[in-house]
Amino acid sequence: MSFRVDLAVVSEQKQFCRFGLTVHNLSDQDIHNWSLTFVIDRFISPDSVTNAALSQVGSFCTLEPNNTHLKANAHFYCEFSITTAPLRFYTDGIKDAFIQFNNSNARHPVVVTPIVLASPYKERTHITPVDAATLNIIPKPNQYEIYDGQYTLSNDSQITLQASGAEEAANWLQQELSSLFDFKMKPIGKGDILYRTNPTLDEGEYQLIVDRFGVRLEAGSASGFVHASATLLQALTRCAEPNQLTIPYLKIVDSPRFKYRGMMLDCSRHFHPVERVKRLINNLAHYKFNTFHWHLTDDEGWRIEIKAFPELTQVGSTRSVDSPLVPQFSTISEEYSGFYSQAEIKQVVAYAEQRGITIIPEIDVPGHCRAAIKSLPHLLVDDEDHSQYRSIQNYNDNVLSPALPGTYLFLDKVLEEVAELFPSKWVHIGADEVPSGVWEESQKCQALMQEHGYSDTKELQGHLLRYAEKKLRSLGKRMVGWEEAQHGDKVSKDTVIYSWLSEEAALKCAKQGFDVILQPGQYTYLDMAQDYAPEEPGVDWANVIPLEHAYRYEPLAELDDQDPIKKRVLGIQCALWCEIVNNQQRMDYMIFPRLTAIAEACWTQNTQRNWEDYLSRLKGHLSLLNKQGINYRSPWK
Ligand code: TNX
Repeated sequence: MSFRVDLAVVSEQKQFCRFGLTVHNLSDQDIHNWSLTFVIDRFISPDSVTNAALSQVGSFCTLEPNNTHLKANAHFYCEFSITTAPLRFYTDGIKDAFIQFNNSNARHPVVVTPIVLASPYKERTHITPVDAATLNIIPKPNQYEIYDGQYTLSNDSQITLQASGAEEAANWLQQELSSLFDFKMKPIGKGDILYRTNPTLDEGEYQLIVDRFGVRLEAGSASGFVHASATLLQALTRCAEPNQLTIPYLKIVDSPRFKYRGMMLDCSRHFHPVERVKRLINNLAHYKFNTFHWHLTDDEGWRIEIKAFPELTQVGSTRSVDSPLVPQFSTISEEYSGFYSQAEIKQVVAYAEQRGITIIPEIDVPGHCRAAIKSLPHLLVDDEDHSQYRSIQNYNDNVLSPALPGTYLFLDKVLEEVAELFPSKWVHIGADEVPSGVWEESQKCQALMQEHGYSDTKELQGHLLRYAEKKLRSLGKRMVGWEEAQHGDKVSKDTVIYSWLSEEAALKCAKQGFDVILQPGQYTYLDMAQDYAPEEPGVDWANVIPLEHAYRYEPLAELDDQDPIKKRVLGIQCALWCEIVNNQQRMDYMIFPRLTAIAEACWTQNTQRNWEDYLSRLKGHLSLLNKQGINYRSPWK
């Protein structure tokens, strides 16, 4: 059997779009009692649908036609509305679909044509061609000089360790030399690449000196040695002769602008296997990031093994038509599943540590908890809660109740195991996007509010988060959370706030005395499209983020550098949300080269940053991305 579905925008206003959907029966058989299942990110107003009834859970939609008979070579047409900003990209359309018949479980594939957009963007960004720089280091070192002459590494080259804490960095250098340049070295011994402790250098700082005696990497910290190694790797050029690499004579004296330089990866919406996660962590080390924020739980999947509650991964890591978690986003006719065992997590933590990267785990509560709730209904569902709400991602059953004892038992056990698994001082508790309307029709929640004299349901969120904060403190951890963590005004100023909706939120929190990490969607969200072309994968609710826009990000730019509020900014983080990212190719494409632009905002002093200069270094740097088989978006395409 052969089916096709077309979706077209039939009318478009600022926050209202009407769509026409056509199902073609291209087969030579009539079909009866059929339904169409498809995936779209936005919420279809159920009452707006003509000729059919529609149900939607998250992005998963099932359409039951009023007339259940569709003739061979005929089509079915319906319309519906979405109160949404106009769609601009093909990835905004239907991502996957199948047809099913009432009398059978078989799912029939459907060809989905690209959405017919009403007003695709016309503009395109253009980047002027440039020549490669002589030294193509990203992020740009804060101080350096290049001299005449060059040193050659060869078969005779060997690493000398005169340092404590440099061994991991030295091993990493060797691995990378081998994989990037096919350059093999003798085991660590006594030779021309010297790692030497320099106690005058602070955390992360390093010096790299190349002269006729060889290469010297100096640091006072393990992370400093990793950064020195990363710089060395980018400064090397392969020679025509086998197993030879050259590097100009130079002296680099470098230190990070921000203490915190992070990237977040969403592993819930789509699961990224351990190898993919490691590959990203290795990339991060090349650009002197020091934090990997691991988004491990969300509505669409629980991805971390918790021994106290095996259900969380037995149930919560799998989406399928027949499971408590229905399919979302892609591959909807098959089962979709994945989680990290505790053994794997330990492996990844160690892998990151070797590369100077701390992993901050995120357990997102109390919103974004659908996978947990479906896994542990006996603990997490309040049967008498009749509140009506719909989350941004279209769920009406994804928020923990602050009035259930089970919620606290769940939090205790999960946080205990998480605290044990991750050496990081910080644990991220989420706290984002709790929908309005939640808890309002729950007697238990109302009683809890009365007991504590709360007048706003937001205080219930604060109540729960204050509990989590104390729990984490008792486990020796500091709680960090999204900007909504301070809603309800209950958590202490120890909580680090990650702002994401806007810069203003960060400023407001910093003024209140919170330390902040800036992750503004408008500049640092790597799921945003990279250009205005409709075929660019991505979304644009925060912005379209071309490379130059990402490069020009400057945190709290309107404040004077001397403004004391700026001291509250611990750093910058970029994020890859993965609703539309389910394979390595797409992941690379969304991340590169914007990651390198953000790396520079994290590391390089503002006075040293320059777009044209960055471009010329990027140009020369692309060959290193090619060597790694990274599917980056070509800046000059
Ligand atoms: C907002 S940023 C979210 C995520 C989505 C993302 C998509 C934040 C704390 N929440 O749940 O995946 O937008 O861009």
